[in-house]
Amino acid sequence: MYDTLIENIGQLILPAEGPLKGDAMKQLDVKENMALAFEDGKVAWIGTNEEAQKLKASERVDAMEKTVTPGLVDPHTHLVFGGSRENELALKQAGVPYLEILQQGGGILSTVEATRAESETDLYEKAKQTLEQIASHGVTTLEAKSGYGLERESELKQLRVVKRLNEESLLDLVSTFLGPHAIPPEYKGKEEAFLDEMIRLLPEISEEGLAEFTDIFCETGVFTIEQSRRFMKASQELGFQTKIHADEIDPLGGTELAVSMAAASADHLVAASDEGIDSLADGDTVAVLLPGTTFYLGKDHYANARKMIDSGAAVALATDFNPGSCVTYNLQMIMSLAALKMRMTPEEIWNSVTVNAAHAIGRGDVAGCLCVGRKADVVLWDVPNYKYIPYHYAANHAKAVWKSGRKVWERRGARVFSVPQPGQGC
Ligand code: IZC
Ligand code: ZN
Repeated sequence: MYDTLIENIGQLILPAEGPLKGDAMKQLDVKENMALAFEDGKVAWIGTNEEAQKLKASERVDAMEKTVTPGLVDPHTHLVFGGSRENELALKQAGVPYLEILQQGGGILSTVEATRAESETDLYEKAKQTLEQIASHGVTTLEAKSGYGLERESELKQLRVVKRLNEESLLDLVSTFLGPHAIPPEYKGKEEAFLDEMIRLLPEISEEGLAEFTDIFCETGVFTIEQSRRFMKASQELGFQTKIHADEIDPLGGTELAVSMAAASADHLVAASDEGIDSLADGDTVAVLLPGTTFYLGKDHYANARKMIDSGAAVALATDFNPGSCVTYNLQMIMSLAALKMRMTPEEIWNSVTVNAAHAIGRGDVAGCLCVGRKADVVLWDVPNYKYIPYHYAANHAKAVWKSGRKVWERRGARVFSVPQPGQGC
């Protein structure tokens, strides 16, 4: 007797074990007329719909010939922050570049001010609401960064919020320390000293189990390649895996640095050089692309996903959800942008938000695939096939979402045609 049996699945999407590089990203196992059962939070059986008719389960879910996939994995979010930055929209419309807003003390620094001012409880409550929204969009595992504290107590505060969200929610959160995210006003002109300060936090973060990864914003006017190398080295010496915001706006060579340091991921890569792109094919670093950010910054030039995949890289996709440069947690929207702006195929896109995304955050052995024995992280989508989601953009197609076999979200029908009108009785 299984706990849950999803039957009558039109298409069941079964990404292969990864990381999938280059041509392997073009393959996607799509099975029709299938069924799937969970027990004790794990996938317990996968077979044809015909075979499923003989099985017993406490709960039977009729997928109505729609699509079932693994829970999505979002490998790059700035989930926890205070305040919001809608006031910057007018600056953006006036053509003020993102890095200039930051230089003027806005951008990341305005979120730093708001985050420092908020209590841990308020940050937790706000991020908790966001997490519910994220789950409702089909994401069951995600990464979350600090980086809006830029001093000991506020960075630790953010990391404690991520830890508590991981412990208290059903979702899996992977925590990243992004202390070197910007230079705080009190360290203006003293970048090396600020970096030293962030490096001094690493032992405490490690001992308290507050982060598995570290990250740094390697960009003009933020941190240089040399500073990034120094921070990554210090992180690795303490057992952290590393990530880097690389070559987003200017081609500084962060992609090459990430590969040479065997970073878990190099993220953005919009301005990555040909050498940088080529180096990804030989290394173990996953290229995490964030087309939502390019879109939101109003730029026309997207990361060269085609060249990356065609030359053998492992590519993943993420939202980059944050209050400034990408204000969406809808990974389905990112899938559409990947198709429309980066010419990724539906098969590549699905591998990028499941198996490869899981590898980018060290969860390749637990998330991103559906096979017997794995956590039952499953989404039932209200779509006829897997190609439909990138095609029909900006909607939420998730109908039901299970995390470790527990239903964390289910779409209730709209009531447009069924609400009793005043005077009609009830
Ligand atoms: O708050 O603007 N790029 N960090 C690097 C960000 C964007 C987040 C932000
Ligand atoms: Zn980011």
